[in-house]
Amino acid sequence: YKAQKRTDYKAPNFTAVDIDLTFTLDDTHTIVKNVTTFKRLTSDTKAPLVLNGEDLKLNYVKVDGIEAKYKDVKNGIEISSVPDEFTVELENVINPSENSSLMGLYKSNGTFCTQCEPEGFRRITYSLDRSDVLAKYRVTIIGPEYGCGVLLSNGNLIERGTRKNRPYAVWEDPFPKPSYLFALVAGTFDIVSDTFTTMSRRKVALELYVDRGSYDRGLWAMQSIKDSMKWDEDRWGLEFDLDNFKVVAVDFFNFGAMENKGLNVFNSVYVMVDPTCATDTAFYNVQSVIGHEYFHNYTGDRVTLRDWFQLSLKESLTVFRDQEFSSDVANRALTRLHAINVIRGPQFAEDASPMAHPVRPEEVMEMNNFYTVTIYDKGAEIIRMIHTLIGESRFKKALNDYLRKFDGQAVTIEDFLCCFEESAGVDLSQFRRWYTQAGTPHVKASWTYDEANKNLVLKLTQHTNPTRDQKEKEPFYMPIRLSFLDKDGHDVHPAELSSDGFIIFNENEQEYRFTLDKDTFPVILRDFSAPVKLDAPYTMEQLQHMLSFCDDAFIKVDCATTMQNRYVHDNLEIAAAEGVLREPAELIASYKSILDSVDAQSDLILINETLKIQSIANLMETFDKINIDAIKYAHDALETKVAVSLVNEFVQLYGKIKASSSNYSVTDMGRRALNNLALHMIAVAKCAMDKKTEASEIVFNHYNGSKNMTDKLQAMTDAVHLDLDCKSEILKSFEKDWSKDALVFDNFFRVQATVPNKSAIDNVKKLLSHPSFDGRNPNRVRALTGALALSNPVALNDISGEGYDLLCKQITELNDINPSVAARILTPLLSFRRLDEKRQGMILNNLNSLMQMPKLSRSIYEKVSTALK
Ligand code: HT7
Ligand code: ZN
Repeated sequence: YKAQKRTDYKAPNFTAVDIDLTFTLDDTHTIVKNVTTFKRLTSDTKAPLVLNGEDLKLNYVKVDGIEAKYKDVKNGIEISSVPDEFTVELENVINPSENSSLMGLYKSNGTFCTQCEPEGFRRITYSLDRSDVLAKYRVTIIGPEYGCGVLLSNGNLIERGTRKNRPYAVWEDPFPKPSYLFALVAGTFDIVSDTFTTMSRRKVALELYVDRGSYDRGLWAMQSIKDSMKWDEDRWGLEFDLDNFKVVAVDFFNFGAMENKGLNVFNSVYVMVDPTCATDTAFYNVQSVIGHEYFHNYTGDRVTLRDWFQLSLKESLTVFRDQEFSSDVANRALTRLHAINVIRGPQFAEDASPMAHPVRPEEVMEMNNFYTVTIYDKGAEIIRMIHTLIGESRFKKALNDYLRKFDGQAVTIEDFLCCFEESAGVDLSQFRRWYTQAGTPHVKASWTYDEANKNLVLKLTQHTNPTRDQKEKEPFYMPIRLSFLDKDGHDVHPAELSSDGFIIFNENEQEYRFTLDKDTFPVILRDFSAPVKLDAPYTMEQLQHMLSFCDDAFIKVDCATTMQNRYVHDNLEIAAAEGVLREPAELIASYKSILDSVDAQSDLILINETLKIQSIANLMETFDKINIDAIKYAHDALETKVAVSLVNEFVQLYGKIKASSSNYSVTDMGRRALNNLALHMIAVAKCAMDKKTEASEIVFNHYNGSKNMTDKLQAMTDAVHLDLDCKSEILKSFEKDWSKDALVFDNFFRVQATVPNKSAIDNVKKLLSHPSFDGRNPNRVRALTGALALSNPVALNDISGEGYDLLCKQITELNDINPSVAARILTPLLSFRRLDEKRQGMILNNLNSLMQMPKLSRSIYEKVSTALK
């Protein structure tokens, strides 16, 4: 396998103008007739037409109606001696049932469905399968012999009926698009229908296709479509451009969802919710993912990518847009805190791993490996910094200029930046390093007081560790949001700080002076204004002061997180020796004052985020070298000490804060979150106080006392993770109620795979032979093996090495079934060099065996070989 370089981009020799496809659907023998008109773009009249195609059986090829000679080339065919404008007619056969990679046309639980991004279209028919070839599509779908109620493709329905006893439908998409935005769906569904009247009073027909019998579970998604359309008009002036918009939920899907023009295809996880079967987080996620895919209609579909190295162009902008949507329609603080957690957890981990890459990568072997938290989430932080630097109104103007200027074109990140520079009148030349340099900047802050001038002198330094691809890093250009707190907790605004409230930090070392009183101190990196690791020498008193008085949600939560981090770091040696750890007195004091003052008027979402003990995974990211056993020991000690010290307060909270209904609303989400946190802390405290029976009782009552899935799942998780007496009864009851409902039942697998100790490995082994485990269903794989790999660092890294062996065995099996999913769950093993020698050795053995695997996929080869370099 060979990597491709970004700088090797070559414009295509030909473009496709019109593509007319006819699908005669059959489970194992689907016939695709493809009539495409091509136009030569190069002046080289001898250049042959090279079409991409993979795993296709070709029946014939004609050029302008005459049978043509072609040559098989690597993953495609080559046709020589073609004129400047011509039509190719060809027919090929594919086998959707056999397609377990879920790229191209496949069967998902009885439904025909496609996934073409990034390079799946070439598994459907021969084509110029690249994002800078935009064509108009006409698609005829002839249903399978056994019948089929719904036949869908992009755009408008032109004709439908029955021919030779088979249903058919013809679709035409008026917008030229790249092949990766093509979609076809055929199956039997319940349809949720509605309409949306756009700002220019056009009526758009909305249709949401869900599993038969699940109509009600689609209603929230439909509401979310309408909310997304309205928000895009209100915030950015963007109006939907087709007469209809279709969303389909499918059960087998490699990712969250896909923004095919006018026909979004979704993993059913991000559509199907009601309060009895889905958590508040699931409702929140449905709204956000529906928004994300809808917003791609402009940022991705109307303005698309020149090549896959530019992936972040559409993804980062669209993530930024979906985060703003969730902030405006759900909760700003929660949305921001979630986004920051992704950066400080998995994204920092990726930046510190062998697969670290810039937001605009230079080299790619397998594009599927680059749908990463760096491309998506770090990319969105970069867009957010641009938004901070130029402000909302200039950002809005620049975005509109960008969409107008490049409408209908395939462009680059550089085009975007140039357009923003011109439109907003800003110089982003140094800022561009965020796109070219991988790695997380470490920012160190310190301050002194200059008595003579009554100045607080703030000093910032930055340093970015080398990554595999770049040894030397140049300083980044970043906005640092800043405020100052005086000793009474008042915000003080010195004359030197601009009214925007941020300073520019763009050198290795810089000093800033502010005229202030002596006991005023700086609050640095408000709202996490740049994706960096900040090291600031706050005293514990200052952290407590900020936690009480600062008005910034991130800073408040970060003060609690910093106190937790310091506790774990300061106690690591004792934890490594399994000694007795001191009390986290300052944290407990701060938490007590929060808990004492909670009432129905408080910001419960923010309080919940502040009181949470952070995950072991995020704690790991605060260390360069990871002593997993010591981190786990200190984490558990911290949680137990907080829980035991404040058990009375948590008991009071549990009695006081209750949701008003079991339906989803942002207010009740906050109430339920805090109520469930209280339950968890009470259960942890009782277990530590030798009152496990009481813990079991309260958890069991919680499970039985609510019809709401958020509550049920919290109770089931506590029962299983704390190994309470009620565990088997709850698991049995859950299995009885939900085993026929795949999405809900995934929780049964996930909860048992995430027990934070070695027993999770045995659970996973046992559940792999559960009658409803299906290795071809990505959601199920993610809920079991995926959860062990990505959400259970303790069990995965168990010193027995059994976690590694189990994961690699599953990856070997998945390599043949679904390489994209296999490569994703392999990720944590790549960072083996951060672990101790024994674990490094065990992982190394496993990675070496993976390299020996027959038919090793390109996805796994790229990741493992990079890690072993
Ligand atoms: N743009 C979509 C990416 C996607 C995808 C990538 C690889 C394999 C399968 C996939 N399904 C969807 C999703 C998005 O970011 O909106
Ligand atoms: Zn996207």
